[in-house]
Amino acid sequence: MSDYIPKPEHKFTFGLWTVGNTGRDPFGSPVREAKSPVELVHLLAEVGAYGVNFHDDDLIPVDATPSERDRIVRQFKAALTETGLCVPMATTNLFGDPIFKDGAFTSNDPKVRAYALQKTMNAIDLGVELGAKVYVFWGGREGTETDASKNPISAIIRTREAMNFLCDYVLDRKYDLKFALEAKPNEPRSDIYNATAGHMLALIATLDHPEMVGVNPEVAHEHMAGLNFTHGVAQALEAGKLFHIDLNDQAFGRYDQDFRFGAVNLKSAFFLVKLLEDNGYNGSRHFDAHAYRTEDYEGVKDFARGCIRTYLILKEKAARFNADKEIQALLAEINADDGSMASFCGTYTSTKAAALKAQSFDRQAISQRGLGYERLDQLTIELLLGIR
Ligand code: GCO
Ligand code: MN
Ligand code: MN
Repeated sequence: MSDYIPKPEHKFTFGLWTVGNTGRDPFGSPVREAKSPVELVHLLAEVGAYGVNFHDDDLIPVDATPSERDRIVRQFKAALTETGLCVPMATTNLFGDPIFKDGAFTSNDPKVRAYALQKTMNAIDLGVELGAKVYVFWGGREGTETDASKNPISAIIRTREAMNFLCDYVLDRKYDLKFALEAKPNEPRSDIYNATAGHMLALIATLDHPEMVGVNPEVAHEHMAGLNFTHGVAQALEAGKLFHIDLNDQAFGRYDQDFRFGAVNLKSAFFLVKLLEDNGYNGSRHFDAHAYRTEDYEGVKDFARGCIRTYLILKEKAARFNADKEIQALLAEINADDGSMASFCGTYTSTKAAALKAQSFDRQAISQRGLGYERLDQLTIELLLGIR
């Protein structure tokens, strides 16, 4: 049994906005005093994080002068050097400022769309200066309350245009940077365009440089849409498009909760970790969540350590699942293949199709076989409950 100590190869990261969350919500004021980016880097180092991510505005106030910007960047870099943390990802805040009240890249106002591009180019420069290799796009305001206000097809076209423009910017500047698009179905808008990771994958295929662009799926966002997160992540992984991942938790049917990873749906968190680990995902394990509003900064550390520990415990459980003789024997039985169908499967040929049409199947015999999934699932549950 390991001690669940985070190591750099695990790539556990947090955003400045996660451990820096002060507990403000639509019904109440902050419950924790704000900490500076430098203080947050030290807090993250203390809990064993590998990296820290940020929105442009988390680090540099939007109205900072060039000399203020330089001073902040210098101090932040010094904190990174002192702690050994790195910046694997950066992103743009395109949702907080009132100018983005009706979206950024999809706004009906061309001045807002142009400003969003300008802000993003500056934020990309900042991210790259601090070492980011992945750039996340979360379009929190890219949506509507009423579809009378915006043509949804224009929204798609404007999003594509912005992504193409920014990919070309990165190529023009010769940055080593990939984009990861993050979907969310709603909140803060009533409906947000490109609502799921699947929508994003479809959009990416239509871009000028699809090879530069992947996805950043988030547990809570797909759960808000009532979806199986592990299936969405599998689709992205299989397509070579899982460039980043936002880990947290969320009860289905509730408000946007951003709970500690594994806090609500342990079983699905297990299958997610197993998927990532079995398939050699080697990007950041980024926790996009925050501590309960009941907590002080000791509680924030408990929250951050909890995210990491739960991931590592589930990783160990996944290894245990793969090594469990009874579980593996059941899986082998379920997936048994006597080879008799091999000549029908795989790539299509007309001979194969003709032979397959002539084949007869004993539907009754095939369907009478019990699959043993009840036993398999119970074994999985017992493994998760720690008795095997
Ligand atoms: C949310 C989102 C954000 C983004 C972040 C990075 O629900 O608010 O998950 O936390 O991930 O803006 O782009
Ligand atoms: Mn979120
Ligand atoms: Mn997120």
